[in-house]
Amino acid sequence: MIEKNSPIPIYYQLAELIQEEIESGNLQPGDALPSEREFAEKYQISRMTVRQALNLLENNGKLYRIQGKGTFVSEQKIEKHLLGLTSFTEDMTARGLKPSSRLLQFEIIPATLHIANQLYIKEYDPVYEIKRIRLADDVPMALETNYISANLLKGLTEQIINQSLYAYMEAQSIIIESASQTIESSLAEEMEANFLKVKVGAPVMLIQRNTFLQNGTPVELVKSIYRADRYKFTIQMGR
Ligand code: 16G
Repeated sequence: MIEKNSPIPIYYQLAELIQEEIESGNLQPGDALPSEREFAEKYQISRMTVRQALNLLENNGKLYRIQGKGTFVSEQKIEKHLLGLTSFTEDMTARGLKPSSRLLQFEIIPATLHIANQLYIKEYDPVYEIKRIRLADDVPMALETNYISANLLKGLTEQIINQSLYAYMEAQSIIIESASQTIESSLAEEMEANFLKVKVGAPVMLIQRNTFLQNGTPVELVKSIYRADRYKFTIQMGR
């Protein structure tokens, strides 16, 4: 099963074998993996090589380690469909997970020129600046910063923002119709890593979204840092 003469390095072949076991369901989330020694004996390879394979799978979120206990299979990533313009609360609820937020910042600030241009408002017009950690079943998933024109959306409070922003907007008859979004890969810097409970330098996705109302008025600017070990995006394509 491991080809020692292959140009594909042995650690990579082992990582693929383990990944195949996870994808086929033979290894389930939470299952413990054999020890490094057991792998080394089974495949007649060095423990260093086994460690390299496990490191690779740990770095891309397939496995996690608990000091002194061993290596375990991670939970499946949350799949987010790219076509629906849904809220975090809706996404998590649809998956049977409990959404919650930890509010880090809630302020009205004067819009910078950059924010004003994107929201079609004047520089220094009031905007809400909201920073939240978004959690699913109490596990941090994303760090999100929203800018919303305070003249457009009145009466936003900390209590409301601890629930769902989109639900509040819709209750105020502010109906979001479309959005444009970019997704880039990035690495968690110190603050992001602390809030998301990942290592500094862990892979994350930087998502920026501009949301518009039916008449084309921009309603929010959002910058989200999502954990790449917990999220993946799916999209259906036609040709
Ligand atoms: C999602 C949106 C964000 C929106 C938020 C509202 C992405 C990348 N971002 O996190 O733009 O502000 O949902 O969530 O999907 P809420 O209604 O739960 O507050």
